[in-house]
Amino acid sequence: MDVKGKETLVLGIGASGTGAARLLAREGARVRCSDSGAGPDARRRAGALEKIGCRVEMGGHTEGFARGVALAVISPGIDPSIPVVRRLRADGVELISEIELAYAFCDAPVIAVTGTNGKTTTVTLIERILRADGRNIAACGNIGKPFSECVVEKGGAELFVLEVSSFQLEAVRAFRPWIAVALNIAPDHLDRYRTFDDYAAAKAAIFRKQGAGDWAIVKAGERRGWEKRGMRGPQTVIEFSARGEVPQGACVKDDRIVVTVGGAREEICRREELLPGGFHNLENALAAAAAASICGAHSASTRRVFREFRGLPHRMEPAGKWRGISFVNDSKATNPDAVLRALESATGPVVLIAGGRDKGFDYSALRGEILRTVKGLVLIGEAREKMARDLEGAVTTRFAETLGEAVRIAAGQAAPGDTVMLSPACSSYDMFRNYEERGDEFKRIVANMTEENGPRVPASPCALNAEP
Ligand code: UMA
Repeated sequence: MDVKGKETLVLGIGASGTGAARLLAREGARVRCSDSGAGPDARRRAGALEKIGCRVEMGGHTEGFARGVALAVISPGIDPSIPVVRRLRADGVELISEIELAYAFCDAPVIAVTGTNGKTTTVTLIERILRADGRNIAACGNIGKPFSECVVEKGGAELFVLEVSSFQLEAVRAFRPWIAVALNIAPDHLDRYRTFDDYAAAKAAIFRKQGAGDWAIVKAGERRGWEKRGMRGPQTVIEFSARGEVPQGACVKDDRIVVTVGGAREEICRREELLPGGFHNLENALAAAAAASICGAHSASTRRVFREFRGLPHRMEPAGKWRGISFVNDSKATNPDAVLRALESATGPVVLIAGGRDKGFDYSALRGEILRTVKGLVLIGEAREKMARDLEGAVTTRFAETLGEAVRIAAGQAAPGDTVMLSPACSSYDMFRNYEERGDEFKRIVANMTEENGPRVPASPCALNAEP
């Protein structure tokens, strides 16, 4: 991609937009940046971008500012149906995502990981295994640090391990990961996509440009679906399965994690040695082991990382105990599938705290698992009425105004040996800046619960929704 001297536009100056603008500026492009926000964060970022020669527009995207550009980079959080994007498309401007831009200037192979849930954990495992193996790895993308930022900094990375979301895959053209991992697919982001198929099609772009010499790693059972969506190229497809054996890939056999890539079969460790429990973590680990094995990592490095890995914050994270009740922070569970996975791995009765901003889900998908494991449901946020309707009659359900109130109600319903779990099935943006802030707040509330102050359920009862 040659951008030298070209008029370019970056839409959104959050993390990705800032990275993209820095990369474009480094490559000699004339860079305009436009952001709908005008708050302190946007102003700070705008100031930094102006210092490197970018022209910045804040408080909205005007057509005049966007006119005459040859290339536009769209931040992942920007809905491609907004007027300015439609105008650019109508004018024939090349529209790309930030990862497409970074990929064009990246001179090391890329391992890309997508999926509805488990991406960050899997990327982290791959990164740690390869580092343990002495490799110079950069881990970036949806995990937090933009790919462009990593490409600008470079730091001699011999391999990029990239977490990619469906948003980031919407506008890729030449993006061709050497290894593409699709962990799983379940409904998510249905506030942005018209249908589940549209969402899945965006994700399938991870395989689109792969060719001979490349690898695809998919969950056994989901292979046909990806093939239907275009994973039919000359790449080598291998599978992972926590339920049965696979001919090529990673699976559990006789309670041992086994990886077979090409002719080589390696035993990694016993299944129980993987510390964060849950079927989903086993699947993430299997996918990571397969990717690491393709990279030539020694099984001893994989084994060591699996034995030491304690899980990531906000994903089934133990948040403390109070009067024999365990509290679990699963704030990252922002779709029903993630909540199902959390409930499946619970060992005793659960009082579930859920709710937040709805992303267009049908929460009745949770009904079966709720009937099996959940003894009380406390709902917060914008989605609470909809969730209560979708789950009507399944379990005793109460509403809370704040997370603090929800924790107190939940603790009041739980008995020693039970678990109070925050696993919201929704995004956090109605009440918090992001899922991390929501999870941190949950942990802080739990940490402050003492014999004296908790749980005190407010005297005035919250809206009582449904009795089983
Ligand atoms: N903005 C506009 N116009 C709009 C909407 C937003 O200008 O119409 C501006 C906002 O004012 C803000 C900026 O765009 O200044 C935000 O851009 P963004 O939403 O694309 O977010 P970034 O800060 O660039 O962060 C993105 C990812 N965010 C999203 O996809 C929503 C981050 O993933 C990622 O870590 C980061 O790039 C680096 O690659 C977060 C995420 O929530 C964790 N991802 C979703 C998920 O995991 O479910 C997909």
